[in-house]
Amino acid sequence: MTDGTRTQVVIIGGGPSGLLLSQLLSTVGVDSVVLERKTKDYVLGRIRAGVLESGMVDLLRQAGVSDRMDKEGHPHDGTIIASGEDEFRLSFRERTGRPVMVYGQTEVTRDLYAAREAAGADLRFEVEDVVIHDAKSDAPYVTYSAGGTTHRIDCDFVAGCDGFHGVSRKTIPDDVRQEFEKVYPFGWLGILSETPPVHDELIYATSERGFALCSMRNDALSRYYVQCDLSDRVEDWSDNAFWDELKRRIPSRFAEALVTGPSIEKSIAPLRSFVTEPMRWGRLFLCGDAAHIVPPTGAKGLNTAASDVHYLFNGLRDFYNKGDSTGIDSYSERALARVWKAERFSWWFSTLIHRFPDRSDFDARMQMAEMAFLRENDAAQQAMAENYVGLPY
Ligand code: RFL
Ligand code: PHB
Repeated sequence: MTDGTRTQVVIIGGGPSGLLLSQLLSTVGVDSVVLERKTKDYVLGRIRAGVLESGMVDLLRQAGVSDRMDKEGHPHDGTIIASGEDEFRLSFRERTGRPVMVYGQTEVTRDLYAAREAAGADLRFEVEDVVIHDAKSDAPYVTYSAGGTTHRIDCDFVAGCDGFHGVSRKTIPDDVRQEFEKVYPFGWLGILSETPPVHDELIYATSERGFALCSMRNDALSRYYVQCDLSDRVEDWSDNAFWDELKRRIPSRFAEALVTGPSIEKSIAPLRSFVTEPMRWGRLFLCGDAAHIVPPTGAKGLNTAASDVHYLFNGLRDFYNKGDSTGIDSYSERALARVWKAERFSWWFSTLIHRFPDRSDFDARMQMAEMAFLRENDAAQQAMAENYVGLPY
């Protein structure tokens, strides 16, 4: 059996990209339906990004979902970069005049769900077999099944916000779609623990044993990562083994101050750089992880998703409110121009700060020279700070 509805924009995926787009569209009177494969609790159970660029912070304010972030988030003016026992502080504030905001993706997503639900938005969970039809025509529609019924939604546009494993990207035919990928020979093992952060700013550390990152969610909740082998499994890493490894990779003054405790979440993420082109096919637009992936080193994944949403939202707003399609016509080109710069930064920082299993002695010296240059050179620090706080939209 098939039932039918109509909306202006069908948004596939109820992660941060899809919810933010839906919320922004509602501020200019554009209707949307959000289709999510999982339950809300499942989406909120994913522990992912922790650092928001200033542009994303502004976008959340524009969307009217910033109250809790402004109260509970922590603006950070700089970060520590360490190599063995050597360390220096990179000041975002002095170099760019802008901080970043430490506020978890889980909280951003929770705030977006709260706002959408309060507005009575049409959010549909546990949908299966989503198919996008007639994206190249002026009358696209989306079908899905739920509770044994097939549903159809007619619309003007489809926003593919369904992450790396979604259906949207694959809807673009192979002879149109071009994909660029780099897979790194290691992953990140991350834990969340109800312990105070070891320092009031993030610490990105490299050592002969590999990379480590000390991050946080708030004064009582810490997030730590160590580079691990791709063959490692979470079950192989006890909490004690994790803490011991972390301590060996960060400067001893931090290792000695580290407060350890039981992990409340532990997971392994592989590292990958990936971009698909174009990000638009007819009336289908890709946003966020559906179109690109970065290694987490530069904290750019969620932030790049937000800049896509910004470009698409502005394009759709101008289309509906002014009859101007310039923004949607230039969406792919504009989004990709920024995406590739975020890809470059994430690749550069990942290459600088990880231990590659196949590195030669020459490669090792190059990493050391690059790190020394960054520590000593104003222009290099300026470039890093501008990228980390986020390039302009
Ligand atoms: P999401 O968050 O993956 O959301 C996509 C949503 O679409 C749903 N979905 C479907 N719904 C309907 N039909 C289908 N066929 C569907 N297929 C999928 C999914 O259930 C999901 O709810 O993508 P979005 O919204 O573009 O947001 C992007 C960010 O989530 C992502 O860039 C970052 O989290 C990346 N990332 C990290 N970024 C950072 O900046 N710092 C980090 O520490 C960090 N850690 C991570 C990460 C991504 C990870 N992934 C994807 C495995 C850690 C992990 C494990
Ligand atoms: C995090 O807190 O999860 C985090 C922070 C910075 C990164 C990656 C992850 O670069």
